[in-house]
Amino acid sequence: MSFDLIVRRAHVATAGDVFDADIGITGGRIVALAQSLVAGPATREIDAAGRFVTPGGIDAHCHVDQPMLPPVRMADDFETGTRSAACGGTTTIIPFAAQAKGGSLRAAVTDYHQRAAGKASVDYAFHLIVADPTPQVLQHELPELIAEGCTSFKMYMTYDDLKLADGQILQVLELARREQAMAMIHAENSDAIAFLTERLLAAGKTAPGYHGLSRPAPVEREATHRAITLSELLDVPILIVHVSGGEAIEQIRWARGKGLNIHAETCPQYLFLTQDDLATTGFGGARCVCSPPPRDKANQQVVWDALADGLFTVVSSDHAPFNYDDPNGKRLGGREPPFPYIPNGIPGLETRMPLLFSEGVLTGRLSVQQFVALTATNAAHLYGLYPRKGTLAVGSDADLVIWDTGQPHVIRNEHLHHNVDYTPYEGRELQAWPALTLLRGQVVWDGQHFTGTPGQGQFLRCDRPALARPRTRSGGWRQWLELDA
Ligand code: DUC
Ligand code: ZN
Ligand code: ZN
Repeated sequence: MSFDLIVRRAHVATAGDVFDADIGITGGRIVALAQSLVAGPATREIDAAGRFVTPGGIDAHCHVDQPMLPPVRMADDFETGTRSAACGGTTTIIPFAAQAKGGSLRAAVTDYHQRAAGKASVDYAFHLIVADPTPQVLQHELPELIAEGCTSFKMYMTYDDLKLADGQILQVLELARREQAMAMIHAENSDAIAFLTERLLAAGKTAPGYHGLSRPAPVEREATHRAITLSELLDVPILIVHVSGGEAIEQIRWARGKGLNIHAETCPQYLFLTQDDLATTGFGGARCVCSPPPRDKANQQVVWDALADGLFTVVSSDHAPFNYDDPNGKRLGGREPPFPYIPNGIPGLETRMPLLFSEGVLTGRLSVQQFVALTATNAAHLYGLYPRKGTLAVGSDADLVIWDTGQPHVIRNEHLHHNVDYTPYEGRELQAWPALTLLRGQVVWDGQHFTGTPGQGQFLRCDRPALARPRTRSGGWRQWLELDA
């Protein structure tokens, strides 16, 4: 057998195993995993020197060049966003093609393809955002887009320009069940947020720290329970995105205990940031304004525990890049806006994998297999990309990360590769960073420099995910609804 490339002496970690092997790569795919592979005359070699080698990350929830209501503008496009991903060990991103209310979902996807074309340096798939489930969308656009490989979509329970009423969510969930697509839900109670926001503003409480008080944990807990109930009514799996702490986790545990098919995602901001980061003096806390907001140390611990015991299916970044010092970003209009007008979101594509490897694996909170499952394998299963992506196996794409561990790496925004003027993790010392990232056998990060090429990233058509298949249940209203007819 001849190889284009052999990665030698890899300490390979998958979601199931850890073993030592050489990795033989031809045509961008893994073709052999064995000890002492024999090189041909044209074979290149990389020595992993016994270091951990994991699958390239899949960041299954990130926002890149997503059209916003003017004057808000995202700082990263597909070029800078995917560059940053590659340098942080992520080789597949799944951002969102977002329907505008009154607009077409098909048009949103066409536009998003144009934004990605020629710019992406890692592979990408698209989730959809369903903001207006008209008969045209439900009967034509969604089924057609699912058939074309966009097999997952997000629905919002909050944000005026995006939110759906419960009845609309049920309509879309019914379609997800029929089409075997994965439904993702942003769970926060919109009316409760509006009420609390109005009271805070009336009391003159406008600083970024009040963002957290306008969306306290019960706001998320109630909506999480409601989303679970809607899923139960139609017997359709859902994924609750960006779960922030203990109260929502309790609801998910309860649902799992009842045998309901609920998946859950969390993000580094709920492991590493707290309300104190929002409530720093002055306007600085705007850097950490995201929704749901970071909670407190006790909630961080509950999220770590839920990662360790298998409650969470994935860790994504929810990268939503807005510059801090920018009239189109956090300082909207060149001022320090009251908290409801601060664009929601923080950058995190490049730091997700190193944060979790360093503070999860190297501290002993997570096994390396759990790390792989949470950052790559489970996302591939959830969104119909397995086994092409998310694992190191013969036949899979040669997307991998060689890890440098045990040497201090201090996060500095000036060393990151996104186009955002800050990182919420500035100054944090980690003990792990990617020494090398391969995308389909090509080096895209060599430990010092981005070595990829805009345009080398490919669009990935997702299969209908096996995890979106309903469990067989019967009786009561389900039978009457003839869900399986
Ligand atoms: N919250 C979201 O729901 N999306 C983008 C960023 C954020 O903070
Ligand atoms: Zn969201
Ligand atoms: Zn998001």
